[in-house]
Amino acid sequence: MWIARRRPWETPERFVTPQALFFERRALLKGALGAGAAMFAGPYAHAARLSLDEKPTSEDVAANHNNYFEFGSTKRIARAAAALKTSPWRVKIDGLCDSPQDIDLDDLIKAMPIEERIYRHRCVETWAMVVPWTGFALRALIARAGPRPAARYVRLETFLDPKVAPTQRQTWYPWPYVEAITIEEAMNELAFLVTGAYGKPLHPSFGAPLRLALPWKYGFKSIKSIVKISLVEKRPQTFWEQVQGDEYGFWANVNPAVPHPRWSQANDRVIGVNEIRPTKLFNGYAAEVAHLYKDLQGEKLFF
Ligand SMILES: Nc1nc2c(c(=O)[nH]1)N[C@H]1C(S)=C(S)[C@@H](COP(=O)(O)O)O[C@H]1N2
Ligand SMILES: [Mo]
Repeated sequence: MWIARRRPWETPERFVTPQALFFERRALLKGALGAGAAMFAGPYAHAARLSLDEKPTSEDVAANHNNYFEFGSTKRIARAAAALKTSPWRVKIDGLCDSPQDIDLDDLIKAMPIEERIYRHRCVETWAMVVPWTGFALRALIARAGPRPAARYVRLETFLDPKVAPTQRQTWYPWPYVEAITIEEAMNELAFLVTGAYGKPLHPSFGAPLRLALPWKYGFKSIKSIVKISLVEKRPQTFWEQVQGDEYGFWANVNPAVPHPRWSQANDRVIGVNEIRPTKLFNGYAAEVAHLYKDLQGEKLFF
């Protein structure tokens, strides 16, 4: 007997929007013919199933309350971010792998098992939201590149174009934005590369056309508008470590018991509804990720 176990990040049917189903079908038609279509139907059927019992944040609120430093330091960068040309878009996968890639994002999307997942997002500044993302598991892409055993970290890099991103003209910042995680974190099922939200292609303000979602970590780890993913041996320096490493570290796992040097992390505020609620360890995803850290107790895991 086959028992379908509902995993916490799978989408409850009642929350899947008609647009999401439309988007999925469109991707299906675009992406696959013949045998490919059958392969594609599998992951889709699977992903359009159940998850988080939390109502998604309204699309309008989420798409207009952003952190996207390249386009300004306020939450209202949506209009400025629309200046970034997101098609065509190429993504490189390089470093310690047998099949490095330099691939058009549309082609990549056709080749990946696209799913919708509703995730919590928790910014280090304490605001939070719940978003139905569309995309594919980071590990599916890493598998495609064929990582070598020496690859211990995954480094991700945002575009660099000071002509369209005003803050990138401020040269005292270490542009481009860089983030990094361990290979074990990258291979965890929760690590998700996002190409859409609310059943549509990604809004520019969310980090179109390709951003990461790491729901158990503070939001700054979820890097936007990715152009390069590198498999490396040494732990890379991240953008925020270079800017202010004593406040924004490498691990940045959500933990209500470990305050930020300047404020408490005990609670979060859900934008839109403005509900204050207790923050959970690993943002509520401990069952999926806590095991990744059991041998790393000497590390500063929570900032
Ligand atoms: N390239 C880039 N990625 C980024 C950021 C940024 O400024 N630049 N901000 C981060 C922070 S602090 C958060 S909280 C999330 C915000 O994602 P959202 O705007 O979709 O809510 O993006 C993260 N990814
Ligand atoms: Mo953030």
